[in-house]
Amino acid sequence: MVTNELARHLAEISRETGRQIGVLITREGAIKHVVVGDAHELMLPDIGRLRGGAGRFRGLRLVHTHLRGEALTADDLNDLALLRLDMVVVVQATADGLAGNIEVAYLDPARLAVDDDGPMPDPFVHVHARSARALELDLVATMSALEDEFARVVAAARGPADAERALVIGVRLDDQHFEETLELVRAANIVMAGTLRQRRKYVHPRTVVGRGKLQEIILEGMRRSADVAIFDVDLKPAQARAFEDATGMKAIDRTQLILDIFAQRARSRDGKLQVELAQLRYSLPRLTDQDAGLSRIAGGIGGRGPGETVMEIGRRRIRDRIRRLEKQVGQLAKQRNLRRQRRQREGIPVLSIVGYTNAGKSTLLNALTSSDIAAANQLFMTLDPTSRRLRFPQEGEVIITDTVGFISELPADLLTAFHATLEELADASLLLHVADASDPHVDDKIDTVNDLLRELDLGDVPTLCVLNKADAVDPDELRALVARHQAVAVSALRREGLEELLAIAEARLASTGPTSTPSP
Ligand SMILES: Nc1nc2c(ncn2[C@@H]2O[C@H](COP(=O)(O)OP(=O)(O)OP(=O)(O)O)[C@@H](O)[C@H]2O)c(=O)[nH]1
Ligand SMILES: [Mg+2]
Repeated sequence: MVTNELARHLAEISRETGRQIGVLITREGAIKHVVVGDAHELMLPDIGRLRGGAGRFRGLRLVHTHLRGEALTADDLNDLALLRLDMVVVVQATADGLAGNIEVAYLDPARLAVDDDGPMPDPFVHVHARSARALELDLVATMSALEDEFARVVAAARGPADAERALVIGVRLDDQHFEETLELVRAANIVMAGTLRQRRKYVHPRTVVGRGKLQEIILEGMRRSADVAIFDVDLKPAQARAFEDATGMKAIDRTQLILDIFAQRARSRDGKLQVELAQLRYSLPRLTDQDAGLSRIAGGIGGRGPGETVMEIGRRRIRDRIRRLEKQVGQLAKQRNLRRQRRQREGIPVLSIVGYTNAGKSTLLNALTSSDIAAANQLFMTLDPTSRRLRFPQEGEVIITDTVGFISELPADLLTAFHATLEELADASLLLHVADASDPHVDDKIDTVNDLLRELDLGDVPTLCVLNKADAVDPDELRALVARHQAVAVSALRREGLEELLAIAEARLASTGPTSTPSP
């Protein structure tokens, strides 16, 4: 691990200079880097990306001196975990310039093995010795055993599939918010490797989570074999970059997660264009030259200059693409406008279904019109708007539309991108605000939807609150909810309460509809 000569040499120079001295050594014994610190600490150089990927250590160990008898520090363990070093060895430089006690720490992957969801045991092994000669550890044999174990842990966590695996990180204290994030991950078809919550209010300005939490994330990422970290909040570009540099995991924030779901769901040309536009706008300030996506974009450019140039070319191409998409989206909006005007001339009233995602909007449209729009217990199942004709019990026909659901803190870029789609809601004579009565947070979600409607300048469109999933709620609770929100209760799934809903909707339309004069 460290020869007597090296230990003495390092101790001597440390004492002479009054600084910590460190060396990074390969398993073959070659010294790759020499690092000169100050009296208290050592800043390691950027030693580049990890070779070989999961289940391996870096093949470099750090041997360095301490001048004041300090034990191996939390920073040492952090470096060990962050850089996946083979080992960290601390040699005490004594007052007379000799090598004193030695302390070694390494990561034991066996302790990372996931056998339950309990707290993670301390994964570090500490070895103490009076001198280099007294260290009875065969480096090569030990590292090879540790890596075998590491590979086993990774393989056990990963299983046979090699899809990208995500560690979901809850930065907020809010449980409901975190549960919703897990639902989003599920909706995005991402393999969930594990979850991790931050237990304090404070969000680190630079890396989102503090250094201690960062180490926990890295270890958790190792034991669960995670490639990406998904956050329940949005990250600033610099925060995401700092996190990625520190952990080697790709950082995905909440907006990117939602955009990813939208990209998977978009079927119509319009929807696809809008989602791509939102994605590009969001990723532009987040590009780094290490992005695989970017090198693909910038591919074919000879002589791959400095990163900055490649990045600029990537950025320019993305900006060009954004401009093209904006033009196409604008053209489609014009065509849509023409269709709207035609419909308005025909004078058929429009009933639009709005509401929080997964409230049962599509199921309701299906039940009312005997259609078969895809409905599922999944967030953002519906993306593209669908319209159907519906005959009212008394007389007259209406058009009823279903569209994308709302969510709390809907990303601004998405709201912008979907403005055109959502604008059509302004034509509605009546909005059916569908809410999931069986959701314990139904009141909050109704508020969220109402806030978003106001934000979209739809606050003045007549609205009827429909409490869906009545079959799954206690009758007393349902009665209270109905009274509180002046709502109609239905079960779209069991087709219950639909006649009443139609009768009330028709009466509302009659009093506000475009064909009759508005009542005073
Ligand atoms: N128990 C019960 N479940 C329902 C009812 N209506 C819908 N669901 C279920 O709720 C889930 C969501 O239904 P969807 O119709 O896809 O909801 P949505 O509002 O269109 O959702 P998004 O398109 O994802 O925003 C599905 O699993 C439905 O089967 C109901 O009346 N009772
Ligand atoms: Mg739907």
